[in-house]
Amino acid sequence: MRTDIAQIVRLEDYRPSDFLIDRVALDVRLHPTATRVTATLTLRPNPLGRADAPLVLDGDELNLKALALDGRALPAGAFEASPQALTIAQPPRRPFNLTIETEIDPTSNTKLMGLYRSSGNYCTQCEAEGFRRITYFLDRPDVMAVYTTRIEADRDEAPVLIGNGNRVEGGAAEGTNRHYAVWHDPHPKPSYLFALVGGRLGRVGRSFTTMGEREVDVAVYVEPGKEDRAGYALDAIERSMRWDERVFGREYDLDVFNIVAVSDFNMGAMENKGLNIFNDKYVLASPETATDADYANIEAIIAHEYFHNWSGNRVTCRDWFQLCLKEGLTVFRDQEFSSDERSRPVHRIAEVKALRARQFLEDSSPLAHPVRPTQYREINNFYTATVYEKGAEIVRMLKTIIGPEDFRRGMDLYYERCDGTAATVEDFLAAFADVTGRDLSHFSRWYAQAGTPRVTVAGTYDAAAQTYRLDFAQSTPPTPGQTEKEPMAIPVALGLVARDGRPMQATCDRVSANGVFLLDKATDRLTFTGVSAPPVPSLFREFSAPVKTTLDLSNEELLVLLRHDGDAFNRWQAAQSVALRLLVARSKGASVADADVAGTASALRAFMETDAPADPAFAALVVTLPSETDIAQEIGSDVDPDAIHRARRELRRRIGQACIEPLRRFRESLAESGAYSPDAASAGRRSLRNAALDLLAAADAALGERLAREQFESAVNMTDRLAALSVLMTLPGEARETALDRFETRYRNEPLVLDKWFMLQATIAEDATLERVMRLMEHRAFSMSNPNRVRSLVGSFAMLNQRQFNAPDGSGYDFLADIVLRTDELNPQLAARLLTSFSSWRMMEKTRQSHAKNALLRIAGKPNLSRDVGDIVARSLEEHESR
Ligand code: 0A1
Ligand code: ZN
Repeated sequence: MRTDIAQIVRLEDYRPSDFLIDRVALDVRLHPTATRVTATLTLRPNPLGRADAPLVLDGDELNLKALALDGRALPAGAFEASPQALTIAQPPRRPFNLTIETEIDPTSNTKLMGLYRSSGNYCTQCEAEGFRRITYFLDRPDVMAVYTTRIEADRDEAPVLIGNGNRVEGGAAEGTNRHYAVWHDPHPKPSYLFALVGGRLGRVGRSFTTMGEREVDVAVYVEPGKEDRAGYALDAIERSMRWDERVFGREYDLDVFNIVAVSDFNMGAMENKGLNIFNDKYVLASPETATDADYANIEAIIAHEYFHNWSGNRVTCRDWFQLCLKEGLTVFRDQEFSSDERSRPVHRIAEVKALRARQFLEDSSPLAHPVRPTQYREINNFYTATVYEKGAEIVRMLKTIIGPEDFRRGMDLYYERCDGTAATVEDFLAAFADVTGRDLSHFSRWYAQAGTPRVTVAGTYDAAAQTYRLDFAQSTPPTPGQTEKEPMAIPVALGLVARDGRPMQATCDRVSANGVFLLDKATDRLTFTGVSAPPVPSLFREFSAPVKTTLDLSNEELLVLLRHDGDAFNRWQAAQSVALRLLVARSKGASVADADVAGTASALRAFMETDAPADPAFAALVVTLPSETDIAQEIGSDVDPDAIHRARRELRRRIGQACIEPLRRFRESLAESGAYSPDAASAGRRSLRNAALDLLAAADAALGERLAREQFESAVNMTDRLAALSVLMTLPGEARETALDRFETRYRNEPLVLDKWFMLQATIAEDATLERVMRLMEHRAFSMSNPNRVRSLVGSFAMLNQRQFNAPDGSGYDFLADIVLRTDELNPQLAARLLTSFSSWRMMEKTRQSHAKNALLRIAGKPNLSRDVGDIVARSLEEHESR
């Protein structure tokens, strides 16, 4: 356990490394508890560094066995070695070789950083600072080297040996039953992209011909026996490779591209050069075990990691403050890929739902930080929704502002200039400034200023002048360390809709040909001329900026948008806004006119009857009410999760009852026929049919139970089976418990499927759930050391069960505090992630707030906290001026 007082790392303190490493030769002799690593580093002084500096290599829990400089053992007085550092006070001021031998124990590595074992196989995770757990190194992304890795292992224990780059050699090694393989990666890379794998693995593969007519061997490695579940992932790689060639002109650059799936992994996946390592949850899929959402996630994450080969690997980050340079851009790229492969509006809605649920929440919490933070205590805590998702929104806004052609030209220039380097956000923006001649300095505030801007808009129609005026005002709330905010450059994609539904041809010279107005002052005004009747404004089409909007449209006007807006995103948004208004009022105990509820229900009914059949995936989104967290966020303070839960249940009941006939018709017309296919259209039909089941169950419990039981028994794919089971979760009684038992028996040997079973039970909104979760922690399939298990049971309880996690007696908070403290001893990264579920504690009403604060204080008071948990708990408790 680390006991160091966490030092703060600051962007302003960046300076180039005093030494560079050109080549790394690694010899790794795999052994369960005593793996020997011999690293030969070819070093030289950095001309940009200090001339008299010592050489200080990073380490983490390392054990030095031998050290030689240019082939000669270094005398004891010439260096100093601790588990955290290897220092040579007087290194040569010319190029030299350093040979370092360390011994590491992969079996007892429960942090899952560095070299560790998963189901007996050896694998590595080096981002952000894991390479220093393998050997002493200049473990920072601006030190880029060419790696050659010799991996040696017992043939039975690890018949498959994979490294970065291309395999250049292999065969029998000295010692009984040992063999080896040598891998060479010609592309200089930072240490965080290093990887190796050794183990018993099954393989599926195919050949891919690049646009430059080169052959690439593409393969996916999985647990033996699961090869038949790797086909979709393999296919997704091929589609990603083709897409990056077509849309960004990027070709793959090695002879092989390998993906290995492991069952113990802290995150989703990792883009190591030529050897991506994946959480197996994002690789393995069959109709029997994976839902439509799983298939979509696999496709997106495969694409994400593959796209990193250019945005992240060929052009990497100068330092960890620039994390969004690779992550925001790569998320943007994977979102565009999924939109092209699936339905663009449906995907955009899903992106925005996730952004609001995770990033807006973070932005309004004590953990709020800029997309490019300026300081950190633990970099692992900055793999956040803000860096990733808001980072992607910035790239999207840039494209919206400069247009698709200039965006592509800017991307090309960026790659051309920065290929093979460790770059900064400034380098990225400079490419776009240079191709467009625009000054992007105001726009760059998006990287520096935290918090979600709020844009308030008022519309005024002047019948005599035939004009329509829009008055805009923007402001951004204070966030930790940033009390005063500047106006942002906000692209507003907009249009006007006539009340009879026709688009209006009004003109305004401040709106670009593609319908975008750039709001870059605190207040501004647009005047449209030639407006013959009062219009309904449709603002932030396709969610053109990550902001909150205040715009007072009547229910009637919103329903015009739902029916007629040319922008699908805003049609969905209109339905959400109408529902959210009712839900917020009800949750706060305000009275709501029955006519408003009835009006909303009948508008949804009309939508279901006329519009829904044309696009079932879209319709399923429209008929799904805002989530409990959406409502809580909209309320913002003094939140009572019980009241929110009741309000939402009641509105679902009213809508379900008003729409029984169309909902029943969906159940019939959308019934599954033929073999399962995970394509977007088929998935869309299933999602509407299952949304209908959910609303019918809300309207009539007995009917819902009968339909859900039938569907649970007759389902031929996991999507339908799980949807039925999740409806049963809302209906207490025998049927639910029987179905849970049957599900468990059926999938007893399928850990990833049992994760769904854990998750569903953890999200039951009833009081007995905490006890159930505690009982499930004793289940034979549960393990505190496997991140997927912990996240599906404990993480789901804390993040998805608003009512029980925030139980008024504080029991949910206490439970989570216990788990965080226990997990911290094994896996600090996992513990810190779980702890972020407290991020909205200050939004709660007083009693809950005080319970949450006590739980946080209890964590903070524990001695020897990891840096990961210590940092999150300290920031969660800090007072700042936004409250
Ligand atoms: N770069 C990866 C995310 C990642 C970060 C840290 C990790 O360490 C446990 C693992 C993965 C991505 O964006 O996919
Ligand atoms: Zn990434």
